[in-house]
Amino acid sequence: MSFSHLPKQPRGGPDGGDGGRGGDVYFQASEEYQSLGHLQKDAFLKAEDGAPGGKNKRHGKNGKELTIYVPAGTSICEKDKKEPLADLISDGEKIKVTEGGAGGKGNINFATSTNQAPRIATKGKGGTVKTLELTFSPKADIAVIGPANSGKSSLIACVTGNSPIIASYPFSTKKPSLWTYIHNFSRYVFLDTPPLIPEAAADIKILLRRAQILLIVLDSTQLSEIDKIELIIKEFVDYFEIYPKRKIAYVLTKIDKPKANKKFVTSYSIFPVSFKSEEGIEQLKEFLFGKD
Ligand SMILES: Nc1nc2c(ncn2[C@@H]2O[C@H](COP(=O)(O)OP(=O)(O)OP(=O)(O)O)[C@@H](O)[C@H]2O)c(=O)[nH]1
Ligand SMILES: [Mg+2]
Repeated sequence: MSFSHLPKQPRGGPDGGDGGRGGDVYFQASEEYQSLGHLQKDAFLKAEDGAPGGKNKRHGKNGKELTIYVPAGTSICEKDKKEPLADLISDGEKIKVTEGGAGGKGNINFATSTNQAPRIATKGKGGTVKTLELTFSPKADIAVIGPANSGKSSLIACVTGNSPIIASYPFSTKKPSLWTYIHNFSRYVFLDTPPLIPEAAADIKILLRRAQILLIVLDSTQLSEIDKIELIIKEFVDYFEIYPKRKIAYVLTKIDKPKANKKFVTSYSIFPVSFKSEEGIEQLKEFLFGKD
């Protein structure tokens, strides 16, 4: 609180200026980061406080903003909330997550005709404090999803020459994994996923936020089984379709088997394939990587 005391005006009125605003807090995706390792777990990060107001009606300086840099692919979620506050997908994207608090009012604001020497000044309002959880998903170009045992890992093995676990029992893939393939000097990252079941759908969805191609792999001898996961597939497809450049295709596997059924109706491309006889693999590769 401040009063002016000028030589000619020893009892000058109140002159305490307002405090500055606290800084805002931003998150920005930066290509300099490939993981969240630089952000200490449970860290408390805070933008600068606003400076107090001063004599001569001087307004306090506003606090500097704080920008927290994260890799592209970081999803920011408020604790205990389901939907992310933001998904920073591309480098350079920036969002504000909290507002700095308002500065306090200096006593200059409280002078009235009856109270010329107010001894009131208000405290600044605290800015918002949020508890945020960050999840980073590395970039996968081609996401492979589908029910248990449909041949997702076999597809990745056949197309990329990598060796994910392949087995005749369901849930042989327990965790999502990334597999790299170089084709014509371009690098493609494939995402292999565990079987698509309702309980795992949200975790899988978060991983394919940045994928450009979605491959839905179905066992052509078990097409009647897909009713169970049809709704989840639709959810994924709807999500993918928001981005016009992304591609979606169905892969019908095991067409070498006698019970194979290639009759499947969809508006997307369909690739009937066999990872045993390699039938249909060339067409699938062309869809994924373009013509040689
Ligand atoms: N005959 C034949 N068998 C196939 C084909 N594709 C996959 N299989 C077999 O089907 C079984 C399941 O294959 P995976 O690639 O492990 O299937 P997945 O979808 O990754 O299975 P989960 O990880 O458990 O969801 C394995 O025994 C494969 O050898 C195919 O085109 N033809
Ligand atoms: Mg698998």
